[in-house]
Amino acid sequence: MAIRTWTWVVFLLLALVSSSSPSCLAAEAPSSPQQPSAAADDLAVDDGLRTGYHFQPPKHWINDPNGVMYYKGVYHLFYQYNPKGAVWGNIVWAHAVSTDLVDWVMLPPAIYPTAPFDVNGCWSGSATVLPDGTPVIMYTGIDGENRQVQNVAYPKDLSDPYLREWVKPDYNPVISPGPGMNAAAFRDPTTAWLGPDGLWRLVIGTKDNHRGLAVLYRSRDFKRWAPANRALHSGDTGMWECPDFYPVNDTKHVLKVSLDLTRFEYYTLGEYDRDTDTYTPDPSLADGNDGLRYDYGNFYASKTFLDTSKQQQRVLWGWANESDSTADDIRKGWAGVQAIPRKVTLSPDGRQLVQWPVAEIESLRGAHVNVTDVLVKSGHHFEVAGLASASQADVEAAFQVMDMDMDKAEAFDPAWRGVDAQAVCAARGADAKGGVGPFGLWVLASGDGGQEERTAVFFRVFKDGDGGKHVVLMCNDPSMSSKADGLYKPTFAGFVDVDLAKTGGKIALRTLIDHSVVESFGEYGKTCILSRVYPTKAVGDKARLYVFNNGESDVKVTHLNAYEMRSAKITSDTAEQTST
Ligand code: DQQ
Repeated sequence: MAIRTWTWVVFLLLALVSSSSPSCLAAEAPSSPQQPSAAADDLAVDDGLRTGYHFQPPKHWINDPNGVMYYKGVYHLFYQYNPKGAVWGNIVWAHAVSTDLVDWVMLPPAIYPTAPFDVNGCWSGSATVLPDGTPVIMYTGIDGENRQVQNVAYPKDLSDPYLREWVKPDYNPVISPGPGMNAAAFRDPTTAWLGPDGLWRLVIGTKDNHRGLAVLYRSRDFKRWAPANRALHSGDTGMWECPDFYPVNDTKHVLKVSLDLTRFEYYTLGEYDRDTDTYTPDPSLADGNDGLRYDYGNFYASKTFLDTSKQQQRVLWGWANESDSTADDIRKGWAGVQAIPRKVTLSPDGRQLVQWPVAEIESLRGAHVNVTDVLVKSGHHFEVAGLASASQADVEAAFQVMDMDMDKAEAFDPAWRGVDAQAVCAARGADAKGGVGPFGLWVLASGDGGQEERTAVFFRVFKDGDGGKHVVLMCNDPSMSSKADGLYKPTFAGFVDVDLAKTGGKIALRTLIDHSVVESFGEYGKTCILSRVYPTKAVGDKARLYVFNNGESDVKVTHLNAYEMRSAKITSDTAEQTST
């Protein structure tokens, strides 16, 4: 950790040098406002719980991923960033590039307030690669009257492989809120797509009173945009932020929105008629607050891009906020991380998306421990020992319920059908004894058998769900995650669409552990939960990993592989300094 602190100090000093270099944008930007730089206002960053392989800048606040794209062999990650502190504000587009989605080169901010059309902030948006190969960013600017308008920016120098500098044409804004529209809620344009008529389309999030809307705009030249007569979709769920719209196969599209009111994200799967610009969500799937979610935990303002380096793989980025206090964030000097980029596919039955960490992340796997066919009797737990540190690890496990009749499973209360999984799990946490389950992992656990601190990631199986099938609930219970005060410790949960009769009672769990991040994938990515936790004892090499079974039925760990994870290399733009 100390080494990481020092390398960041070196990075910040180098960033200072680079920001005064005549070759960088700061020297060419108008004298006021200036391009923000990584100023040496306060070099003290508490790195105790900083992540090793989840994306984080050296310090300060980050939120939404923006303009993610793959362009000529380079992945670009822009993100909302406060260059002045660890709380939201002074928002610019920070910029980092990578060739493998694992190691990152940090660049100076790419888009920052310079003009009347974005003088009060450069909020979220997306990138589109035009047919001639030129990338264009469309983002929300907060103008001098605090109206939300959409602006474009183009790379200054296409021969720069990192696309460091972006130019905003004088004709901005290109889309302004029309008469009767809510100018304080009109933001976050999607990546654009070309229709059969040769016109570009994109979607912007807005609201009309309590109705969230994904409004459609069209353009021939990416400069003059006209609203369509009707929205692509809407819902009685408050402001729709950060819409994302993309095909998942030849017949289905995904429309995802981030709900400002609940801070959760929902998506529908549906059919999109390209000729009429009509999107029809699958009527057999829930919409609105009961709908499908990418992640049932702390994951927001996400955005996908098409990774054209791999057979058209769709990759999802999402932001995980802190869940400690603002005072803690200021003391730490940093706030916010990006989730591990996830490959997104449609499930074989076409009824949900499935997500999996991009394969590249496995290049960070180091020493590993293997457990095979270990029975965990009712009420027992065991340590997965042998990792030098279980605070930075990738754990893949498969559990098998031994009582295949599942006689002991708790009955599924029909009243829960309309209730979200989170409420069920909040009432039945990891320590509430069950019939089949709770069983799973205690991660970031203290060495005393997790008595002082542990975060539980687990399954609980109920019987007599729809059609007499078993119902599998996946939970993340952080109630014992930390001895510290003032933390927000919500239990997160989602149901898992797995038929245990068909899997022979088996269910899989993968958990990425990264100091203050617990990012879990149930049944190979059908249900995902990201949680932020702040242990005080289970830190660094003091963190342990356990398997537990708090149900009446015995459970077998058919296999478990726990890998230590190396840190990602975070390099400044000007020198090969690493964070490891
Ligand atoms: N964050 C941005 C907005 C977006 C919100 C501002 C979502 O553009 O709606 O930082 O987190």
